[in-house]
Amino acid sequence: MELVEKVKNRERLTQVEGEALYDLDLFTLGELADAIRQEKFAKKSYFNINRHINPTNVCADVCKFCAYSASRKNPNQYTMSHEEILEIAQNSYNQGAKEVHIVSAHNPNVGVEWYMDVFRKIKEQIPELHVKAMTAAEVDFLYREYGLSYDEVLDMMIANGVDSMPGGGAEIFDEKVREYLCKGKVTSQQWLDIHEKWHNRGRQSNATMLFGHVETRAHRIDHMIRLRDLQDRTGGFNAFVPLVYQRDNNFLKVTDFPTGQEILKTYAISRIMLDNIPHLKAYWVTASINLALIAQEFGADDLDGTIEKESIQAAAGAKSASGMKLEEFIALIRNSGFIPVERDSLYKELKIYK
Ligand code: V47
Repeated sequence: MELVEKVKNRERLTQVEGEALYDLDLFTLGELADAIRQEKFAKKSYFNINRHINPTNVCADVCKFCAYSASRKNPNQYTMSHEEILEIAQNSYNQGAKEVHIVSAHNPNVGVEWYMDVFRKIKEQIPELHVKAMTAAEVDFLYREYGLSYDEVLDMMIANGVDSMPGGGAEIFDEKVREYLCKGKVTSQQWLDIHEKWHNRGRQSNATMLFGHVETRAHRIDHMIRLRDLQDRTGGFNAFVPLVYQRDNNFLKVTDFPTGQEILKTYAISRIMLDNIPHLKAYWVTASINLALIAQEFGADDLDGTIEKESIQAAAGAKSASGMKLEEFIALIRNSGFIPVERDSLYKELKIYK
């Protein structure tokens, strides 16, 4: 079949061809994606020892899919002090974490310094700890709230010690779906512009895609192609992270949830379409650990990390509130037939668990 041959010849696929991939059976897709994965990483599966910190859930924006931000459905507001955040970071570092992944809601009550100063304090106290922080949605919020330009916010992040940017806030780029999901938040083009500016500063980031809600397969392919186009220009994305929509405690009405097959197909297609983004992360928090382990055979080469604690997806039903023990994580990767490789935040190999 012509499409299969094109993938085997490593030719770049168009929107229409990307959509047609979904019509292939799961095993054919898995075989195609796995061949690409094996070519790049053989049987290695990457993870890092990290800690997610979500310092506040007070949010000026309303995203229908979000169960985390304080609202009618989640009346328990919180905002951590810098001391609390520092203590978490220090404890995690003492227990072996090499990265803190800090993502906040859009809190209009705390000021831009609250966002920025904590990064500097973490760096001053623990210079070896990688700070991955500030989604493009947060960058855009500071721009809207305080009249700063994107350049100013990004320069402040660098000056205060942010090392890399996470991929959050991308959701789905299609403008109609986006307006329905999260009107008023960073637009698709703004999200891409912010990452381009970050990459142009020599910095790296990730890109997410929230799927399995009201979007179509065509919207997912469109999302991937917009990222692929930007990556052609900058090369700054390390990993693509498809996030499976979690359904609890929010305002988004969804009737058809994706099956395991649809999720695996989406991983495989991401691996095939995104020929210029090196890593594909099966984020076990939203995929469930067992499906994430299977996704390793459908193109995924990265399982994120031990996480320790996570609040955003946990609020919407994911089993991630208390992370995963390191030994268990390593054993699961190994028992699934892959070689666990601990990496740093920018994918330098730190330890291969043969
Ligand atoms: O952008 C919110 C998502 C994201 C739900 O860069 C939901 O390596 C599923 O960005 N169901 C934040 N997802 C998390 C994030 C992330 C996570 C892991 C790794 C990386 C990385 C980045 O959480 C938001 C949003 O798309 N989210 N609500 C929900 N109900």
